[in-house]
Amino acid sequence: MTGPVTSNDVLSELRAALAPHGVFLRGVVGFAEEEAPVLTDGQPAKSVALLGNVGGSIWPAFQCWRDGRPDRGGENPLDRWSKAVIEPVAQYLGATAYFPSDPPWQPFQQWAMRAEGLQPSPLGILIHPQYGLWHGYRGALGFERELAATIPANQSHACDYCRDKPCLSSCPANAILADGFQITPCRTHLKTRQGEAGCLSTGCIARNACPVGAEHRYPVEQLHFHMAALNL
Ligand code: B12
Ligand code: SF4
Ligand code: SF4
Repeated sequence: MTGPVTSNDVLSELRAALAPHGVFLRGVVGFAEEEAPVLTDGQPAKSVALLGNVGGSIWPAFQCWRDGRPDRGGENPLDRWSKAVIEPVAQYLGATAYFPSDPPWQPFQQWAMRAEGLQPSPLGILIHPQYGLWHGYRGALGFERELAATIPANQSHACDYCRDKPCLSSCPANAILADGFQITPCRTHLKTRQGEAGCLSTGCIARNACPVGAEHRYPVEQLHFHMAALNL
């Protein structure tokens, strides 16, 4: 590349490097110094590029990576795979990588609300106008330079227009209330035989009941994988 490296160059390289793994650039957040996450050199980040899956986009690449290892990726394989895919790109671009499951937890959902204009559903998961509840975050890259922040379109919030709200009525444990998700009844239910045959094998029934972006629902094996990871 000749001439100064622009924000567009960095984001294009990022897109090209991650797309084969089914990981997409979801948006970019710019920070004032006092709210910024810290880079590996101790300086505040000026911007963060948010990376994630849309629908089951990561599943084929993740499965292929797992199939190639004798330990199938060991403990927390999805977190290990995310690091294997994202860390080399961070290094190449001189960025700091953050991962959603690594403490201290970075505010991934707040970043997504700013970068993509999303809002939370009653399940606690942010709902996307196209992908519904079927998307997630695999990492983020912090930069010491300013990248052009994405300005979300003025998106309407799907839950405001959802008359029947099937997510509230379908949970067998009544864990989804209008004012939020209750962990204890959900966890208790998952340990029962009914929970094992239902949510644990085919995915959270309340999440599956949402009509928005239903065509992007994760494949059954992925639903099963995420539920098994929760039920520890
Ligand atoms: C701890 C945690 C949980 C806890 C919730 C405990 C709690 N009451 O906070 C538990 C284990 C219950 C949980 C469950 C799930 N989680 Co969770 N979780 C997280 C984690 C690692 C940290 C949350 C946090 O405190 N962040 C720090 C604060 C400062 O950041 P924040 O942006 O301000 O956090 C917001 C959330 O805490 C949110 N919130 C509050 N209560 C709850 C409860 C739930 C269930 C969720 C999802 C969010 C949520 O409100 C905050 C304000 O915006 C995040 C990753 C991350 N780093 O954020 C994922 C995350 C929020 N989880 C996520 C998901 C997908 C789930 C599950 C659906 C997993 C699954 N089975 O597929 C389930 C929910 C359904 C269910 N039946 O359990 C996604 C959400 C993606 C999205 N589209 O919004 C995230 C971002 C992880 C990721 N890799 O993408 N989760
Ligand atoms: S079922 Fe309706 S209220 Fe529930 S998450 Fe989906 S759109 Fe929102
Ligand atoms: S996993 Fe099952 S019990 Fe838990 S919130 Fe979803 S539907 Fe309810």
